[in-house]
Amino acid sequence: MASALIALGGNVGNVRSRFHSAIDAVCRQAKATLTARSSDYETPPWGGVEQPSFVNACIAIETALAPHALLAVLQDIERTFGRDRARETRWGPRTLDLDLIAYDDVVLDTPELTLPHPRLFERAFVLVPLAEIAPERVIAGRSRREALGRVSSDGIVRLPDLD
Ligand code: PH2
Ligand code: MG
Ligand code: MG
Repeated sequence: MASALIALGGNVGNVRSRFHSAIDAVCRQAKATLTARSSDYETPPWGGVEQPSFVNACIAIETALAPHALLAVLQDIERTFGRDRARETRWGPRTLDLDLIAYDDVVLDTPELTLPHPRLFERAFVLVPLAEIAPERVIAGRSRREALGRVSSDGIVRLPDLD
């Protein structure tokens, strides 16, 4: 079994309830066990496109799937929840984004998948939720804590738990 970190995001429709269903789908389709789930956070849009704020969260799973097979499952679930890659703009609005952040300590650079995620360390909307589930994690030799110290987490707000 491998341990994978997945970042969830979205800013169209009821994102929080979609996260709940999407996490169930990940566990089912990736034959995975959920080992940790962060709170949900409201986060200012990153990337320069004017759009509503996002909801972001991170989860950790244990899975027997290899990285590319896991990626295929995540993309399938994105489609199930209304994601249409052909119609969307880069850094623009999304119903559901499931990003594979890290997979054990695997380093990979293929056209479909780069591990760890290439923009992980620039994104407080990933590093803040990750603090809840993997505060001391070092990814590709870089500490999450140190990386978060170098980016702005202004405007990121932890949302109260849903019942
Ligand atoms: N995802 C994007 C673009 N910008 N900004 C925040 N705060 N959170 C996201 O998940 C996000 C984003 C496109 O994938
Ligand atoms: Mg993505
Ligand atoms: Mg993304």
